[in-house]
Amino acid sequence: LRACNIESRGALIVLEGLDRCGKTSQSSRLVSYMEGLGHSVELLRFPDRTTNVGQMISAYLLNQSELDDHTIHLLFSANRWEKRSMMETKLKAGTTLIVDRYSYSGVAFSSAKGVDLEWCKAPEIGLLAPDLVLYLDMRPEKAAERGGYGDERYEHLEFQKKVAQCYQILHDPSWKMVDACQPMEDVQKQLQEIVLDHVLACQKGKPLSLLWS
Ligand code: DGP
Ligand code: NA
Ligand code: NA
Repeated sequence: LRACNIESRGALIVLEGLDRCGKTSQSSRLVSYMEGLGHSVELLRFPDRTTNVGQMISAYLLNQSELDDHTIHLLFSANRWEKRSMMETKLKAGTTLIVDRYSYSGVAFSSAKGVDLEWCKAPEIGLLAPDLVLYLDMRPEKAAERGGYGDERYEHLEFQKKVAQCYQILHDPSWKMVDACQPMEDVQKQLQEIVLDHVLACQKGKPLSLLWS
């Protein structure tokens, strides 16, 4: 007699939203919370500026280099592809990944410049599909008020308005929209509740799938 061995894997959880919506601090709080519950969990962030590709992206964002819109789009995508196998390995080993931005940023920010939406999606095909997308919803005007923008390329109200419209086109009913204008603790609580449900579903053997699904 053999014990029934159900593979349990980690969940791929993505946070999306405009610049200054609170994604980065909510992502790390979520990781701390999950760790506190005894889950194996890691924080990832895209773009990952530490790789060679990431350094090219960083220079572009800091306005230290100019690149064609399609070229930078492909670099952002390449930056996700270079992490793909590591992500799959970790998920299959049971580690949940909390990811600060993913392919949806890729498509939203490039199509906001007028690059064709379907063209933007193409290089993301075959990346791991998230089990859960958490969208931190905040009006662009509100996000702009929050401590102001830094000096990076995309941190301008008019552009962020276009990005918000592109996220609108991309989002589907599976995304969980969280009102990011609430007090930070309330946002945190809501995210915690949503995430726990999804982590459990993955531990019960929900298979990994690929973009775009
Ligand atoms: P962050 O490090 O999360 O502040 O992201 C840096 C900026 O880059 C931010 O304005 C969002 C933007 N961004 C993130 N991912 C992508 C992407 O894949 N493509 C494009 N064009 N922009 C992105
Ligand atoms: Na930013
Ligand atoms: Na961020």
